[in-house]
Amino acid sequence: MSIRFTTAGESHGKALISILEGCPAGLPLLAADIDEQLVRRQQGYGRGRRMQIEQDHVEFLSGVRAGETLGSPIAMLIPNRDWNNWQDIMDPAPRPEDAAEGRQRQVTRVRPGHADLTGLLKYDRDDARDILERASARETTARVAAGAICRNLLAQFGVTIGSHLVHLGGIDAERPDPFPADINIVADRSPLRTLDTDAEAKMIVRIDAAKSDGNTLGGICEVVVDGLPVGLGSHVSWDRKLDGRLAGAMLSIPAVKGVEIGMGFEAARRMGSEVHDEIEMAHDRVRTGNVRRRTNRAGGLEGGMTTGEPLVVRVAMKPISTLMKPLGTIDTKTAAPAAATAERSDVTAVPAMGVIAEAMAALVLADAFVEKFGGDSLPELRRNHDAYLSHIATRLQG
Ligand code: EPS
Repeated sequence: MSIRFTTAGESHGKALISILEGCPAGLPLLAADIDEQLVRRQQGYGRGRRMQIEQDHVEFLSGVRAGETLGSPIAMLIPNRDWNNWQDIMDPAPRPEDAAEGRQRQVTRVRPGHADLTGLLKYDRDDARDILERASARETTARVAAGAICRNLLAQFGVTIGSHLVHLGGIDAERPDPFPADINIVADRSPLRTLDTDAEAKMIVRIDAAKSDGNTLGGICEVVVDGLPVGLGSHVSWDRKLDGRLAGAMLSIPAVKGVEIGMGFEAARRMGSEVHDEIEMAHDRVRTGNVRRRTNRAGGLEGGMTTGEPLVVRVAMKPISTLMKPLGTIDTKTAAPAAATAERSDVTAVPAMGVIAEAMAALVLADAFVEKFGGDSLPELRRNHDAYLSHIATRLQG
């Protein structure tokens, strides 16, 4: 791996930490660039009260100096404002009252669909809070922070990453025609990050109904990456194929259950002639090797490598597993039947998931980019990138 990252932090702990390693030196970077992405992740109709408490912003602890990356690991701190209300419950030190009563707000009525029960058994804990605090999608804040740096790196080479919501709780959004040149400018104006205002109105009614019913809703977002050069990823080994790397990254987002690339599952139902994209010369398209596909059903990937056509990935999220009208479960303290724990929850977080999926795409693509072009510094990366593009521009000539 050329670029790697890790995160730490519990949902109601003191802070989240994000560490990104492998970013070349000399990339202009401000905390404000990252905060801009963190704010986008906090939006979306259907979120609960927690998002009114948090105002996520990042503090660099290392790896950045005078507005530029140093090539060293970039460590970022994102405080949890809600920590003020949870200090006694999340205190890392033992408290005298623990011995007598145990920690307050223990979770033993484990939620179906959540990590609660399996994590409690696997890690041999009595309180599912020891599991759910880390399983919480709060962690995705730290991913978006790391992804924001990768987004900036890719933007240096004209790569743009956008997303929009295409389905929510049984309602499909139509793809607009023409499709906006900058998806996020339009999507970020919508409370659901969808490009279809008619569908948006219906989705909002459905969210309100689910909320009154104590229920939750899932949905699908589409990520579109434009401006990639031909040849990121590789066909030569299973773990270098970009499709697999992207799908793995997307499926690691909490509550994500499915990923489609390009035409996706529909390709399995169609004839070959309806699936593959015909090729023709296009002398104005340097970054695709002076060729283009007449269609983009493959979603920008062939043989585990970018074709230079837009990368299109759809990501499906199940409904959140904390239901205010709880499902049946057991109490792990007594093994008796019980109603699952229902703490504060979101009705849906699908709009936020689109922003998280953009970040995961940025992380995977920046990794593939640095792997292809090498470079300890941004100028070196640029020289290698430009030399490759100049070379492939000469490869196919009529
Ligand atoms: C989450 C539960 C809610 C969400 C949280 C994810 O938090 P709380 O338990 O504090 O009400 O708001 O999402 C975030 C905090 C976030 O930043 O996205 C869960 O259980 O996954």
